[in-house]
Amino acid sequence: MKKVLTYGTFDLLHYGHVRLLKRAKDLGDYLVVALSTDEFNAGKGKISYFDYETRKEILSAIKYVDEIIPEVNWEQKVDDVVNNDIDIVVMGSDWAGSDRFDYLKEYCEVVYLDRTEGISTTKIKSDLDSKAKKKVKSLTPNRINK
Ligand code: C2G
Repeated sequence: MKKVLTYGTFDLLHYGHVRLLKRAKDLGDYLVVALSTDEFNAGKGKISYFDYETRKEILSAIKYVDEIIPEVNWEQKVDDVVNNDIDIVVMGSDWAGSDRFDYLKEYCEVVYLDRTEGISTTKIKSDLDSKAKKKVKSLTPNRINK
C-alpha cells in the first residue's frame, strides 16, 4: 500500500484544497493529512476561522482523506514519515523547493503539485469583507446629496 502525507491548515475548506487532496490521493492508496493545530498556527502568526477540531471534522468528510494527524511543530515531519511508513509527501507548488520539505527527500519522495490559482482562504475572507462593506454602504443613506 502506497501511503501519501500532506500538511496544511485547511481553513474554510475550498476547491483548491479539495483538488490538492484528490491529486495527492491519486498518487497512492492511502492519504494522511497532518492538520495544523491552532497553537502551531499561532506560532505562524495565523488565526484560522475554524478551530482544529472543526477543521478536522470537515476534513474527515472528504472522501480522499484516510487519516488525520495533528501538525504541532515544524520538526515532526521526519517522525511522521518514518512512523507512518510514508512513501510520498505532497505539497502545493507554493512550497516547492522550500527548506521545509525538500530535506524529506532522504526519507521519501517529495512531490509538489500545481497550486489552484484564483482561490485561497485569505481571498475568501477579503472578498466577504468587501461585499459586507459594499452592502453597508448601499444601505447607508447618502446624506450629502440631500
Ligand atoms: N493549496 C492549493 N491551492 C490553493 C490553496 C491551497 O493547492 N488555491 C494547497 C497548499 O499548497 C497546501 C494545501 O493546499 O499544500 C493546504 O493549504 P493551507 O491550508 O493554506 O496550508 P499551508 O498554510 O500551506 O500550511 O507545514 C506546512 C503547513 O502546514 C502548510
